Amino acid sequence: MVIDVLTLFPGMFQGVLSESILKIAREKGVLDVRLHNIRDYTEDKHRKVDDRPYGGGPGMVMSPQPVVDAVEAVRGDDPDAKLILLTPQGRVFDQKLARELAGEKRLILICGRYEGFDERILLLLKPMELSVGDYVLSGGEIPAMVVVDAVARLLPGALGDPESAAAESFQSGLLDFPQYTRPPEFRGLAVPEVLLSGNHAEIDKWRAQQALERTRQRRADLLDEPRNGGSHEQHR
Ligand code: 4HQ
Repeated sequence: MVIDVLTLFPGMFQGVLSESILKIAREKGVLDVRLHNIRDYTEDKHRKVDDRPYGGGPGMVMSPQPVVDAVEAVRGDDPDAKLILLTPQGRVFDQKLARELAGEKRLILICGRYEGFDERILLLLKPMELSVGDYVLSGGEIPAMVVVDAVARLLPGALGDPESAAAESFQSGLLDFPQYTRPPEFRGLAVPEVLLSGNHAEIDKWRAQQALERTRQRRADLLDEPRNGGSHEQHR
């Protein structure tokens, strides 16, 4: 998959793309992230990307010309590129949307700064608007990293063990069950006996109960709609 990122701060992505799963996915050629600086598409001598809001008020607004020209230059005539703008006004990102996006050939992510985008950017480009949650960040870069990470790990060949992607939290529509590793006792706390039993039918049953009970207690909202994937069926 190709992901183009349009941003005023391409340097923010370097660390995230150079470690762990994203690094491996890029080395394998499963993921190709291309960073583009919106400022390179300005046409005035001060390379200005923002301006004061008509009607007054605090802060600045992203100007339409650099953003629209950047998108058009990067997209070219590719009909397969899915345009996504990161904004608190958008559809809230979840595992279902991550799976939908993982089926695309090419994403173009638009990251804004300041108080937001000139509305004509939305009217002209008609991007999908996507929010990573109901809180205010300083820009769309961290949301774009969230999308890149959640989508990349679903691409075939991105993870070492394909089972881990499927088995994890939310793929089942439930929260994770408790995990333990060695030692069998740590600071007086023992690993639950069933996990040491070798009885895989009992282990699967225990894990399913734990996941369901945790979800009921902590995130009852997940049990209503099949929004994260879910029939809540057991794995394997
Ligand atoms: N911002 N989910 C304001 C966000 C955000 C979010 C990005 C801050 C856009 C202009 N984006 N800029 N939450 O808070 O996606």
